[in-house]
Amino acid sequence: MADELLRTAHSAKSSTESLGDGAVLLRGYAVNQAAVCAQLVEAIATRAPFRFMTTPGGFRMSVAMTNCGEVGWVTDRTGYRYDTIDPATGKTWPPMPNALTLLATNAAAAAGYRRFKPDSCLINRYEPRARLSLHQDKDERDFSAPIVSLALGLPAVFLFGGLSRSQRPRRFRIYSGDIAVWGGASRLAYHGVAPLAEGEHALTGRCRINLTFRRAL
Ligand code: MD3
Ligand code: FE
Repeated sequence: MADELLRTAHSAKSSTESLGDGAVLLRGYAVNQAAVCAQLVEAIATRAPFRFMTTPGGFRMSVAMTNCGEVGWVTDRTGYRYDTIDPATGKTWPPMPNALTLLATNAAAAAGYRRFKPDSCLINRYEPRARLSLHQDKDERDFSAPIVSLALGLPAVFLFGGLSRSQRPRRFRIYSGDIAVWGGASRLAYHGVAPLAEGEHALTGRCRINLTFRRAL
């Protein structure tokens, strides 16, 4: 990805951008850890495979998902929930690797959120044309904790709207190694991901991986 190479060459360091009230984009924060993170995701997916879940409305999601941590986010015809058991394996989710917990805690602190301790990490895999339509993350118990998201592999466009679905979202191009932290007034903002463009990435091949670290319980 030429634009990514240019970006990385231009700034070996990371920089901080405001996305909105309480929402911070840490550009390149995890570029040096991205390869390790991609390997950890691979190891998690051997125990809890990526699968296409079904929405309560009966639609098959275009994004494949898995989880690690004490609980994982799942959806089926009965609704959305956090579950200690992976319905695909009947077993508990793989534990959250310490390196990932630490990365999320440190990124949250860099964005101004102290002592963030995620108990759940939803891992999304996008292939070209996969998308995530506008939604709110509101299945967690305590909205005072932020959500930390880490992007790996192919770039994507985040859609970041307001507190009502009707507010037209702003668009942010997100690259491998970028971390975003969503808290405060942005915690319940509508957001989504535009259809992934075709491409190939050294770390992930023909896909994008996104991890969202959450305090669910
Ligand atoms: C804005 N994932 O898993 S992360 C999700 O790239 C999800 O896979 C997207 O939305 C992805 O629920 C986007 C960006 C994100 C995550 C949480 C947010 C944006 C947010 C919570 C509040 C506001
Ligand atoms: Fe979300």
